[in-house]
Amino acid sequence: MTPQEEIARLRRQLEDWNYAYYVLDAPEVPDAEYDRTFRRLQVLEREHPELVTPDSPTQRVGAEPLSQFGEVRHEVPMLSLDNAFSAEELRDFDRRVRERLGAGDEAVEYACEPKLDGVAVSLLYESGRLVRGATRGDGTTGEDITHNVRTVASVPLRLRGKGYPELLEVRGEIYLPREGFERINTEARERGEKIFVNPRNAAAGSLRQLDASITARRPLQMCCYSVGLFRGGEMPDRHSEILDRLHRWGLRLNPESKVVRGVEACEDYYQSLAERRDGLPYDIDGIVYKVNDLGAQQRLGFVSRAPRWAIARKFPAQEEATRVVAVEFQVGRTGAITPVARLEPVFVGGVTVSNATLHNFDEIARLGLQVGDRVIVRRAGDVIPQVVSVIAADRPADARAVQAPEVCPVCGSPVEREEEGAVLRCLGGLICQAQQKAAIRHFVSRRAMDIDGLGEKLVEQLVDRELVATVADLYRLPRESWLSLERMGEKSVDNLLAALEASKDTTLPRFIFALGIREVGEATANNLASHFGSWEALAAADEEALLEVPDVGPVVADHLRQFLDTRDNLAVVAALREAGVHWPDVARPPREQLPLDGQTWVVTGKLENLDRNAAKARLEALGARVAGSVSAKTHTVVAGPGAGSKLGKAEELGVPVIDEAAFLDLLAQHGAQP
Ligand code: JCF
Repeated sequence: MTPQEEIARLRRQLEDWNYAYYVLDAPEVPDAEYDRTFRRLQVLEREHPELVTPDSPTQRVGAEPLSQFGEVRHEVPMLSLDNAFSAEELRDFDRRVRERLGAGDEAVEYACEPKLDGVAVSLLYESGRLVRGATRGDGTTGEDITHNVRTVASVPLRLRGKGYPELLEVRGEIYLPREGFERINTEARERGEKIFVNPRNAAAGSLRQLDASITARRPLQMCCYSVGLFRGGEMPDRHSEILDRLHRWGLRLNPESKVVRGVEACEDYYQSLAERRDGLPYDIDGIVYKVNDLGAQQRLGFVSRAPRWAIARKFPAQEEATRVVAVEFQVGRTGAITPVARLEPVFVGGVTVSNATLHNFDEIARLGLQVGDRVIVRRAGDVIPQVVSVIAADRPADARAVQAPEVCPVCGSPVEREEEGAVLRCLGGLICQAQQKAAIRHFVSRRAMDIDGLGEKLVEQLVDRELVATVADLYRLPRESWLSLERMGEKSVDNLLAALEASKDTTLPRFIFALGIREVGEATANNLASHFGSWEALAAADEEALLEVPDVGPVVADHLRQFLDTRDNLAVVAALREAGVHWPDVARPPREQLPLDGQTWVVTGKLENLDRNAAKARLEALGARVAGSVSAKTHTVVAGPGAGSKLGKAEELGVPVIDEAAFLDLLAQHGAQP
């Protein structure tokens, strides 16, 4: 094979894999193999620089940052969309469409798709090669961002297949999936840099870089939604068929796209997406409906900047302005004091919001927030509402700076500022009623002692009335006291007492987890239980012994020792056991005889036959350590559908990935129950 031939073969191979991964969402190779192939191509291109072409997979990041953006004129204007804010406005739109088309009562065919909250872009392909990427700008003139769009993995540098027009302009949205947004903001926060207020701004900011190597580090994605200019070729006369073509030529589409007939079906589509909106991996702000027939589109035409054949039905906004009426402080299970903004109630993201977390005192400083300020509140997905920015111009004359509390606002104990300064912590421990409540809520929760019927309201009453201060008191409270609580009849009390009784028969890992020791989650509790086998052995372990436990580092070891060195905590444990809480010791076969001894596994995505915790338990029983993140030391990743960044990371590092079926096989091989 000549170098030319090998280079061509490698490029085709990499393009195929890229297409499978980014466009079809169906990875075909482990990343290690991708990387090896990529590096081989790099070596060959370095040896034969004359064979390098701009559409080679190695050329996504150009060498030199630009000094400014060029201008691009859109020969076919990039239109925007009219909005409909209700089902009625959508029906009006459909009525107008039918009237103009003279369609009478006949149902019109509409192409529906989610409206992504990103940046509209135009991609120009000449003979199938990407030659230009541009922003929408004002619809007529945009900015040349070719160097940046080239770095977006789902933008093909070369079209696939055959039959595309000689000149083809593809339009779509470049956006940042939520997970990527959280990731770049976490990284920015850690480095003390400015954070982005929402994924849309983050996408726009990423595409507005003169240095494409910055854009390349942002996990941007592209979804195509139409064709602008084309010459030297044919295109189908239905919108949905155009999208099918684009897909075959290697462009990524939104998998939710669908063709429906009639406005009622449009409304159903809207409702079903509204229900799933929080669970989507990206932000959407509505649904786009387009008349599917291009002839009909032509007859309908457009007014000013928006077509008459399309409309965006908007969802309730995810960001709204409101006023901060107070900043209060919540004390968590471990004493951490979290500032919370009390808001004038505002309807945002489909619910009425009257509180937003402020995270910590650094965040208040970063926002420059004062009590009385008007702020932008954001609620997206299942995430708790956040204050994203202060509207500085609207600051009232009587705005007040936020004062950090000098003592715990709940129990009056001294507070401590942790090293970094951001986190305040109440030192009251078990005497702090806020910590008592949080500790009880955690103790009774499903994954801990699983005591049904002990909801938040009851816990409040128990602690406020000083009937219960520690979790051990729950088992000692007489029947009359339970009956004295609001909304507790005979029947509820019977059920609750039965649940308490049943909870006494527990397991060591659950018990350790239920104690709510700082940084000791379920996985760590499991590891501690299997490592020490008994409570006594754990309680006697010194720092050195604790550090031998998988996943336990100096910080966790320190929290454990602090917990175990506090006499009050040991008294609670003793009282629990006296009340009858018990568990079997955990048998510990010699580790070196276990088949997966010394291996670190990661479980990600959704498994069909066993939940992730069960999967972890099986792996640990075979001697594996189960970690929460993938690193070069990971032995194997078990990935179910919906696996996200961990799968990507595994592929990047060349860590073997197996699916659930292979995992079950492996368990069976080792005689473990699936
Ligand atoms: O996802 C979007 N933000 C989006 C914007 C989708 C579309 O189908 C669009 C659009 C803007 C204009 N279609 C047009 C004509």
